[in-house]
Amino acid sequence: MPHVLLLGGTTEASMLARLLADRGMSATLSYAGRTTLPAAQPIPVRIGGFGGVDGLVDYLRTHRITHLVDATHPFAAQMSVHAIAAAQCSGIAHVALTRPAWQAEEGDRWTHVADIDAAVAALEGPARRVMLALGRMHVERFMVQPQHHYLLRFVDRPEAVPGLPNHELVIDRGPFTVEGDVRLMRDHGIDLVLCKNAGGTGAAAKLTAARQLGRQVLMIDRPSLPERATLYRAEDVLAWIDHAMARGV
Ligand code: 3Y8
Ligand code: NAP
Repeated sequence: MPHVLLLGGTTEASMLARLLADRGMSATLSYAGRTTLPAAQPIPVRIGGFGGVDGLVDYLRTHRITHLVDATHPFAAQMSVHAIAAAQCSGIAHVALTRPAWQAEEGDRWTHVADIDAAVAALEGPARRVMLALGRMHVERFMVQPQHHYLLRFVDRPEAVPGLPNHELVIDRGPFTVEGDVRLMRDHGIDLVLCKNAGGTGAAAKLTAARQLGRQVLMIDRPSLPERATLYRAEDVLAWIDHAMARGV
């Protein structure tokens, strides 16, 4: 009997959770516990870190996990590296469910930067009105560029007011809509959108909005990850589980 551990936190993970529930397959979705009220799921949920690779290996063994699906966000690099190592160590089947990186289209005004530090450095210069669509975890890095007006968007209201001297904070949870993001950028006079190359649909609205409004985008490229089996559609993961079962993995 398969028992799937699904590392979640993305739209694709939620789609796969729905398919696993519909199939009546034994599965658990795992959240890191980054947000106060993660989306309700149709399968059992566990919340919190595992305690590094060793903790994850223990979890896989104790809960007799047969398939590990890493459907975490492309920037959740540490979790993905741990998942690859723990699956190898435990000898259990492992696959990543992710989404292709966004590609600039006709009319896009993108500048690519390698990582958050490069994005901070790229903001050197006269004051602008920047939509910082990175969530909460990296905001303080931008304190070295205090000259800009920042529009911040977090999932949860933070305990402490963000340290950026000139900012406005919007509390909202994606997936977002184009009309919502067009309105947001217009209302705040945004001239630059800073975001991660998350891919997928849940965070893409701001890119379409920027294109429609002719605004610039500073795109943070993804961290590199070790070689791993990768799928891009939730239904292909079901076929992968069936195939692994047939092979007695
Ligand atoms: C806790 C689970 C679902 C999953 C939905 C996706 C889409 C909506 C858009 C913007 C960009 C950002 C952020 C974002 C989006 C989806 C997806 C996605 C980006 C939840 C969720 C968890 C998180 C964690 C959170 C991070 C933050 C990042 C906000 C749930 C809602 C910016 C990433 O406050 C914090 O500490 C938030 C932290 C990690 C990145 C950061 O560095 O701050 N996601 N987001 C997961 C866990 O605990 O394991 O609460 O329900 C999931 C989703 N957020 O089920 O439909 O598939 O990517 N999430 C980015 O992509 O740039 C917002 O504002 O335009
Ligand atoms: P990360 O930096 O790669 O991971 C840091 C540590 O958090 C991991 O080593 C692990 O702790 C724990 N962790 C991460 N994801 C987990 C999960 N799904 N279940 C259990 N523990 C998890 O991760 P992150 O970038 O902070 O992302 C955290 C969560 O937010 C993930 O679910 C991710 O999918 C979601 N998310 C992240 C982003 C983003 O921009 N980073 C965007 C959207 C959603 P231990 O070492 O103790 O096991």
